Amino acid sequence: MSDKAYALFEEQQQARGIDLGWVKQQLSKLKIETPSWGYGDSGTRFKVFQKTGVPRNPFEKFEDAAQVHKYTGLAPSVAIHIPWDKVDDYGKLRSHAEGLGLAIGAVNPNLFQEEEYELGSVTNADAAIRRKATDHLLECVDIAKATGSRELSLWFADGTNYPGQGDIRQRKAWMQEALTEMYKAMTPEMRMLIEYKFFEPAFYHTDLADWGMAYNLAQKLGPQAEVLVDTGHHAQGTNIEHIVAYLIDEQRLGGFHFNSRKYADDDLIVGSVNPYELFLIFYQIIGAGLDQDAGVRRTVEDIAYMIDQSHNIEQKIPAMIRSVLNVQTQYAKALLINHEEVAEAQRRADVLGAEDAVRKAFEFDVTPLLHALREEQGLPLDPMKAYLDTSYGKDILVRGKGGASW
Ligand code: AOS
Ligand code: ZN
Ligand code: ZN
Ligand code: ZN
Repeated sequence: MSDKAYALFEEQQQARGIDLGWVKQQLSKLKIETPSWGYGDSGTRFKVFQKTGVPRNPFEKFEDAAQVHKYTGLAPSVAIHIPWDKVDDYGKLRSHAEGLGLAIGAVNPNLFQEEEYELGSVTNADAAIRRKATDHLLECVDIAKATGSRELSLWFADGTNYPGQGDIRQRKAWMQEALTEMYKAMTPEMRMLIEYKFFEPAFYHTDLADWGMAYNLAQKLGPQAEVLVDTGHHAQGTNIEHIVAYLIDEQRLGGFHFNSRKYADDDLIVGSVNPYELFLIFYQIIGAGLDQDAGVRRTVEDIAYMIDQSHNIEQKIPAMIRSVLNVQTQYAKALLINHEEVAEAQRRADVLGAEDAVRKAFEFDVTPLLHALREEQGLPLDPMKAYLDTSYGKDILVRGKGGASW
C-alpha cells in the first residue's frame, strides 16, 4: 500500500474528526492470546483428523505460536490447558516460551475428559470426585505460580441431560464451594475468569449456563473473580455486545474467548461469519474506555482477549494468523467511530443518524491504516503472505502425524 493511500485515508479521517495518532496508539496496544489447543489436532464428535506436522508436545505448540506473533506482532502469550500441556517442569516451559518471545497466559484446568467426570466434576454427587476436581483446580493455581500466569480460566462441562438427573440447587452450592476453595488459594495478582455456556456436552441443564450465573458467582467470590465471554456460547440472536457493556459497567468483564459460530459452539475462525458483531463488541469496549469513570476504564484495560477455536480442517498456524488479523481489523474499524457524533445524534433523538455514525466506521477499508501501523512496527505488511513465503509450514512436516490433540 502506497504512502498516497495512507495520506488519503488520513485526510478522510481527519475530516471526520478522527485522530489517527490516537487510533494507532490504541491499535499498538492490542494483544490477543492464542490457545495451545488451537495448534493441535482437533475435530468434531464424528472424527478428529490427524494432520501431518502438528506439535508433538507443549514445547512445539509454543514454537508454532511464536510464528503467529512473529508476523503479526499481536499474539505475545499462549493459554495452556492442563493436563493437555502437562510437563514435569513448568519453569522449563516458561523459559522456552520466553526464549521465543512469548509468555504463558491463562491456565485452563481440564475437568471434562476423565472417566470420573461423566456425571460432573465439581458438581458431582460423589464427594471423592468433587475432591479430585477441586484438587485439580488447586494444582492449576500452583502451575500458574510457576508459569507466571495471571489468569485462571475456568470452563465446566458440568450439567445434566435429563430432568431429575441431578439436584440443580445442590450442584450450585457445590460449584460455589469448589470455586471458593480455589479463590482462596490464588495470589493477589491472579484473577479467576469464569466462563459460561448454555449447552453441550450437557443438553438439559448446564451448571454455569449464562453470564448471569457466572456474574453472580463472581460477585460472591470477590473482586478477583470475573466473567469470561466466549462468543460461541450464546443462543441464536443473543445480543453479546449488550452483555459486554453490562459487564464492563459492573466491572466484571474479565475477558473473551473469540471465535465464530453459525449454529452452536462451532469454534470457527473469529470474524469469519459475523464480523459486524465483533465490531459492535469493540464499539462497546472503546466507548467504555472513553468513559470518565476510573473503575470502568480499569476494567477495559484488563480485558483478556483470547482466541478459543478448533481448527478441524484448516492449517493451524495460518488459521491463527487469520484469526488475530481479523480481530485487529474489526478493532481498527471500531476505533474509527466518532463517539461525539454518536452522542450528538442521541441528544437529537436522531435514530438513523446514531446508527449511521456507528455503521459508517465499519464500512471503511482500514488496509492503509494497518499497513502504516505494521510499517512503523517493523512488521511485514501482509503477515499471512510473509508466513506462507517461509518454509516453516513444510519444515514441521517432519514431526509426522499423531501429534497433540485435544
Ligand atoms: C468449551 O466449550 C469452552 O469454550 C472452553 O473454553 C474451551 O473451548 C475448552 O476449555 C478447550 O477445550
Ligand atoms: Zn471457550
Ligand atoms: Zn466453547
Ligand atoms: Zn469451544
